[in-house]
Order: sequence, then C-alpha cells, then structure tokens
Amino acid sequence: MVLFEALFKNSAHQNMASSIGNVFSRLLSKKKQANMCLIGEVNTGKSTLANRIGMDFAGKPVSRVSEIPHETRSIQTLEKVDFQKDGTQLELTIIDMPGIATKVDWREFTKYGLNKNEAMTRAKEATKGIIEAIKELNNIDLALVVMDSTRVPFDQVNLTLLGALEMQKKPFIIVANKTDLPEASPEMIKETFPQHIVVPISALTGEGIEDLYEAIAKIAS
Ligand SMILES: Nc1nc2c(ncn2[C@@H]2O[C@H](COP(=O)(O)OP(=O)(O)O)[C@@H](O)[C@H]2O)c(=O)[nH]1
Ligand SMILES: [Mg+2]
Repeated sequence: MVLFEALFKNSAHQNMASSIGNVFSRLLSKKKQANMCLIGEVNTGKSTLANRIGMDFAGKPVSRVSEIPHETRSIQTLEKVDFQKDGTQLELTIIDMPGIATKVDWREFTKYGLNKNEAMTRAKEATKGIIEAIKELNNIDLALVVMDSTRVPFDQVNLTLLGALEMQKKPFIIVANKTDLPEASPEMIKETFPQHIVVPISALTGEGIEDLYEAIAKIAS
C-alpha cells in the first residue's frame, strides 16, 4: 500500500492508489475477511451458538443468552475472529442478530415476570431490532440460519428469511439446533429444505459443532 501511495504521490490518482493498495494487501494476506451472521426465529439458540463460535476461535462471547424471547434486541458483533478449519482461514466478524418474528406482543413478556412498562419497552425494541436485522442482511457474506429442531420448520419466518437470502444470492447454512433435546427432529428440517445445506448441532453441548465448522470452511473456500 505504501508503495502504491508513493508512486501516485501528489497526483489526482491518490484514491485509486489507495484502493489498488487495499486490493493488493488483501491478496497478500492469506486470510479472507467475512461477515457471518446468525439469523432465525426467536429463542432458536442464535446467541448460544454465536458465543460458542466466539469462545472457540476468539476466547470471547458475543451476546447474552436468555430463555425470555427477544433477549437480543440490537445487533451484536464480535470482530477479528480467527476461524480455522481444514486449512481454511477466515477473519470472521460474527454478527448475532435479533430474533425474527411475525408478531411481537408485549403481553407475552409479562408471563416471564416483566412489568407492563418493561414488557412494552422490550416489544418496541424487539420490533426495531427485526427491521435492523433484515437491513443488515445486505452487509453479510455468509448466514447461519438457526432453527430449533423441536419446532416445525415450515413457517412464515423461515420461508421469508430463506427467500430473502436466495434473492440476494447470499450463501447460507441451515443450523438444526437443540439436537440434545429428546423431541428434536433435525430430519424434519432436512426433509423440509432438501435443496439446502442442513447441519444438526447442539449449541448447548457442542454436539455436531465440528460438522458446522467444516461446512463453513467448505462454503468459504
Ligand atoms: N437444550 C438446548 N437449549 C438451547 C440450545 N441452544 C440454546 N438453548 C436455550 O434456548 C434459549 C434461547 O437461547 P438464545 O441463545 O438466547 O436464543 P436466541 O434468541 O436465538 O439468541 C436459552 O434458554 C438457551 O439456553 C441447545 O442447543 N439445546
Ligand atoms: Mg439472541
């Protein structure tokens, strides 16, 4: 980059020099940079998985986890995560998205012990978070669409999300999470979306996580 800037010094081409320099330094660096998001319905385990990936490759979590829906109401990121698997190296930015829902009802939150004000604030923030998450899809290179294997996957949120990612030609992996639960059926997710990559895991126990890392490495290389 310094070399290119020196060559074009004091010339009108300085911007061009800098962009050529950026491309040059990206080519020289072995690692590809990628923005990887975790998206899906509420409480599917996006933050639990984001934290596992963060801990595995950067020793840091990304987000708070809670059984109360819409715990993640604004986009949470962890940068400079050195992902390595099967000879593939990536500099990941992990983007943990707020849960996507077709309906946010503040009364639901009062069941978890929140008072009326807290519940209404949470509902308002959750709705804003959903809009932000959809907008953020423009900036991602790879998506992990996290589904809860104990729920029926054929629903409006999943179909809309997959449709949006396909339309934008963004690569994605469907993560069939919570395989540790006895009622989990990752097979149902595979049968529902046979044309897509589906990786069964438990973000909680770590079961299947290496298969997910393999799938990420394969898609990125
Ligand atoms: N049994 C089980 N529970 C999980 C798993 N992943 C997340 N959870 C639980 O599901 C709830 C929601 O998790 P969270 O990561 O906050 O979901 P998010 O809303 O999608 O970010 C929490 O109670 C987690 O402990 C999993 O693999 N197995
Ligand atoms: Mg979350």
